[in-house]
Amino acid sequence: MVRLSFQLDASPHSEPAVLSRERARGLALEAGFAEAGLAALPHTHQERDAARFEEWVRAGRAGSMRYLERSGEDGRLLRARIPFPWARSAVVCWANYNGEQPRSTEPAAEGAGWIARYAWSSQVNAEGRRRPSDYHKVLLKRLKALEARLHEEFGAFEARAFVDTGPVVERALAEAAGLGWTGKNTCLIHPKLGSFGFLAVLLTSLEIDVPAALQPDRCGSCRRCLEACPTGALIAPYQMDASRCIAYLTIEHRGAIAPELMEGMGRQVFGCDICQDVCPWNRKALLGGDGELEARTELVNPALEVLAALDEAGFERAFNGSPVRRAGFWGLKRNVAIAMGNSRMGRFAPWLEDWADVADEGLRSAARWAREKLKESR
Ligand code: B12
Ligand code: SF4
Ligand code: SF4
Repeated sequence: MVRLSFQLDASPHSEPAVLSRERARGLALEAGFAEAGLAALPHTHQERDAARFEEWVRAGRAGSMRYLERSGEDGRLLRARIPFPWARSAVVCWANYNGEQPRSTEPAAEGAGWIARYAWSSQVNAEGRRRPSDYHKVLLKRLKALEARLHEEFGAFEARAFVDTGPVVERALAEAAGLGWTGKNTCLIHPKLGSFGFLAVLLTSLEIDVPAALQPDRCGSCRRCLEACPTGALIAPYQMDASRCIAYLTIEHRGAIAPELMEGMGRQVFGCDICQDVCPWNRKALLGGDGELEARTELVNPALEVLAALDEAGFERAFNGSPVRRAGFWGLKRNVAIAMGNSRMGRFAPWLEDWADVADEGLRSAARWAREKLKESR
C-alpha cells in the first residue's frame, strides 16, 4: 500500500495541468478566433488602469453612457477593478473584421454616407441566405466553445464570458494579455492585425503562471488620428472625450445633437472609422476573411437616399440582427439628416422639409439644422 501511494504521488499524471499562453491561444484559434493572449490576474497595470478609468468617468467623458458609471456595494466603480473575486486569469481573444473594402477617408460617390466597418457583418444562415450578424453573438458563441474545451482539459472552474457585455475594460485586459498596445486613438492595436478587431474576454478562476508579455507602444511621434478627428474627441494622446465622439453621437446618444458637433460629423451615419482609417498600422494589417463577419457590400458607402427611404419595416428587414439596430429607426434618420446637411447637396432638401416637423426631437432638430446648411450653400 505504501509503495502504491508513493508511485501515485510521483506520477506526472497527478500534477494538475496549468494553462499556458500557447495552449490558451491554440484553443482560442480552434474556437474560431484569429488571435488570443493570456493574462494572470490581477495584472501588472490593474491599479493604473483603474485610476485612469475612474478619472475618465469623473471627468464626465462617458456622456450619457450610464452603464459605465455603475458602482458596486462598496461605492467603487464596478469597472475600476475586476468585480469577480474568483478571477485569476483572462483569456483575451481577437476576431478580425478588417477587409479589402475602401476606407471612410477615401473619395466616395456623391451623396454617400458611412456606416462603420464593424457593423457591416453578415453570415450565410442554415437556409443558405445571407443575414446580418452581430459580433456580440458570434464571439460569445466562440467563447462558450473555448470554455467547454478548457473544462475538458482543466476540469471544473469558474468562468464568465464577455463581449462588450459586462463590467470589464476589455482593452486594458487585452493589453495585459499581450495582444497589442493602446494607440493614441485609444484603440487596441495589434502589430500585425492593426485595430480592426473585436475583443472577447473569458475570465476564469484557473491559477496560471505566465509572466506579463506587454507590447511596446509603437505610435512613436505619429499624431495622425488626433489631427484627423473631426469633432475633437481625442482631447490628448490616448484620451477620448466620448461625449464628442461620432461613434457615441450616432450610436449611443438619443435625441438632439449640438450644432457644433453636427458640423464635424460629416457623412458618418453609424459609428466612425476615421481615426483608425488614417492609422498607419491599419495600412498593411492582415485581412480577416471571417465567415461569420463578412461585409455586406450594400452597407459600404450607402447612398443617403436609400437609408432615408427606409420605413420602420424596411429598417427592421435591413438591420434586424445587425449592430446598426442599436441606433434605432429615428436615430439613424437623424444621422442621415445631418449627413445630408453636411453634403451641401440641394437634392436632399425635400427629405429635410419632410422631417422638419416630425415629433422625434433628434430628427426634427437635425433636419432643421441641415435645411439651413443647404440654404447657406445655395
Ligand atoms: C464605451 C465604449 C465606446 C465609447 C467610448 C470609447 C472609448 N474610447 O472609451 C464609444 C461609443 C465612443 C466607442 C467607440 C468605438 N468603439 Co467601443 N467600446 C466601448 C466599451 C463598451 C467600453 C470602453 C471603456 O471602458 N471606455 C473607458 C476608457 C477609459 O477605456 P478605454 O478607452 O478602453 O481605455 C484604454 C485607453 O483609453 C487607455 N487610457 C485611458 N486613459 C489614459 C490616459 C493615458 C495618459 C494613457 C497613456 C492611456 C489611457 O487605457 C485604457 C486601457 O487600455 C468597450 C467594450 C468594453 N467593455 O471594454 C467597447 C470597445 C472599446 N469598442 C470597440 C470598437 C470597435 C469601437 C469603435 C471602433 C466602433 C466604431 N467604428 O464606431 C469606436 C472606436 C472609437 C475609438 N477611437 O475608441 C472595441 C475596440 C476594439 C479595439 N481594437 O480597440 C471594444 C473593445 C468592443 C469590443 N468588444 O470589441 N466605444
Ligand atoms: S471614432 Fe471618429 S469621432 Fe471618435 S475619436 Fe475616432 S475620429 Fe474622432
Ligand atoms: S494614427 Fe498614429 S498616433 Fe494614432 S493610433 Fe495610429 S500610430 Fe498611433
